Amino acid sequence: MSIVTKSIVNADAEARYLSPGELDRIKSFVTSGERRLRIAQVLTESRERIVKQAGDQLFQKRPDVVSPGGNAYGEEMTATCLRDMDYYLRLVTYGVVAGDTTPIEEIGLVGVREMYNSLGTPVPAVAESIRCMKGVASSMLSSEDAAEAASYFDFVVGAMQ
Ligand SMILES: CCC1=C(C)/C(=C/C2=NC(=C\c3[nH]c(/C=C4\NC(=O)[C@H](C)[C@H]4CC)c(C)c3CCC(=O)O)/C(CCC(=O)O)=C2C)NC1=O
Repeated sequence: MSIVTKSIVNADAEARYLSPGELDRIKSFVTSGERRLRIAQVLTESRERIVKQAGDQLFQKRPDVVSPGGNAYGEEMTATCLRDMDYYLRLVTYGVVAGDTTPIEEIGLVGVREMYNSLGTPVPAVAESIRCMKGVASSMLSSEDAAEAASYFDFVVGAMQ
């Protein structure tokens, strides 16, 4: 839910006008809109490159995951691993557009550690893959835009620690 919808739901629950604080937060959401949409566009257009390059970096840093016995060993498992990275990049674009981490959390982080543990997927390596995507994505953005995007990648990494 965006800050706009959230504020309206909260205000209406109390049958009141939006408070000055709520209007301020909505104002900063609106004024940062162009930047957030620009970031989401870059990430969306470059998604294949970001996932591919970050995947290469991950498998260099963690060769164990693609070695025999590793969770992402074999063509099919490696593809599934890259698919998960693409899932998280997509969720990061949702967060950037909404200006809010809630969609990322609800879609991709609730119960995620338990899920990966049950699959034998090393969670620290998944977190590393997100860090690699953050690095690749940052190199495609201005430093200001990269900093904004970084907060969403960091949110995912934080939830996996
Ligand atoms: C949008 C929300 C969402 C997420 C996040 C998600 C994750 C997700 N990753 C899965 C599997 C998997 N995930 C990985 C990922 C990796 N293995 C590694 O060693 C690497 C560190 C890592 C890549 C970075 C692998 C290899 C599997 C397959 C594991 C298996 O089948 O044994 C599965 C099990 C079912 C399947 O294979 O599709 C789910 C549900 N699904 C979702 O709908």
